[in-house]
Amino acid sequence: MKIGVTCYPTYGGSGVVATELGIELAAREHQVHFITYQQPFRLTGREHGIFFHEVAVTNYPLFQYPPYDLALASRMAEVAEFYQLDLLHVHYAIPHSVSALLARQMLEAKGIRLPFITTLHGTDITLVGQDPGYLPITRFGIDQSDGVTSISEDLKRSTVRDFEITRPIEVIHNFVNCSVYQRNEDLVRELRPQYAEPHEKLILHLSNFRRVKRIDDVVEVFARIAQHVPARLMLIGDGPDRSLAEHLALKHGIQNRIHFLGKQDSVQDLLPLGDLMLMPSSMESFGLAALEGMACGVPCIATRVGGVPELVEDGINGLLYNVGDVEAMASGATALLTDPTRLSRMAAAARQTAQDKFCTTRIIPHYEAFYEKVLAG
Ligand code: GMT
Repeated sequence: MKIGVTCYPTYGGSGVVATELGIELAAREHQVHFITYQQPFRLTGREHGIFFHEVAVTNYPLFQYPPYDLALASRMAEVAEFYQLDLLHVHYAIPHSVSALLARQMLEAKGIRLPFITTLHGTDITLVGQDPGYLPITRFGIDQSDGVTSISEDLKRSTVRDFEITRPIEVIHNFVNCSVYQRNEDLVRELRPQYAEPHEKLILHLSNFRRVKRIDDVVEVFARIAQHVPARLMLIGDGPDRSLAEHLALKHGIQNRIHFLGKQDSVQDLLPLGDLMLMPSSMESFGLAALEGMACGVPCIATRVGGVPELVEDGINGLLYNVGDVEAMASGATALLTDPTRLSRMAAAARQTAQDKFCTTRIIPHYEAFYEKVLAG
């Protein structure tokens, strides 16, 4: 198949899923064309079967807001016609589904068929999409899609409830390549000493540091853990709340125990170094970061929100808490970190969950089957 893909190419879960899906599809001999304003960050540009088409947005003094959505629609139609794409797959409804709808109509006028699939990722429904300025157009884009997928059952329920969508929505969970994301003992021996002493525990957090991730809770929980257990915190990612984390680290006097790594390309090399991950988000439609950690044998302390319980089974492969309950999270984490038998049992269960339920070998065929279904009409 020849598939056009549009996503947000910078750091963020939906872009990661779109890019990893493109890589996996290309490895299965599909041709994948990314149509985005920038090359997606997990691509090198040299992958076999993957092409990148930049969307250039021309500015003009008249435009207070350059019309990116139109430039995108136009580029989608051009690429689809030139490369004879079979379908478009857009990740994150706003504004991608509406641009895809325009591209489909542009080609329809020329007698060319270009069905499009919209994958809902989370904040496009639970946050941004709820804005009255965006809700009607988002609902329209979803309704007009030839196929719609959601990354969790919970997100599907929210979409049906809040957007009054009646059309079918296929749930296809986030996935991880379990051969890439796994614990490599040699690498752990080589890299871990850079971040923690042998007797210290290494706690991880990976996100885009937006409000919804509750970075303040990450630091608060870590500060409490560090009072009882020799530990370090590795913060991977960057975003608006990074300075809040720095401020809290200084307030608790733990700045020397925290590694602020910023944005990283090869998180698969860093995640296996950790003993435990923290994901105290106020909302998480799935929690891809937790899945990537779990595949590396790192269980997660997470919040009982959105689609997280579809991934994290409380007490089995991780621990779940109410949003904002930093005391409970800290004491749960401390108890786990000081019980090596329970910690390693949970780490093994986390890896097992990733392998059994969310591995690429399971999920990618689901996407391929869905593409076939949409193409069949
Ligand atoms: O919150 C993010 O990290 C960004 C956001 C996005 O759309 O880029 O992530 C969402 O999509 C991920 C991949 O499908 C999910 O795993 C995340 O749970 C989801 N984030 C939220 O719902 C807050």
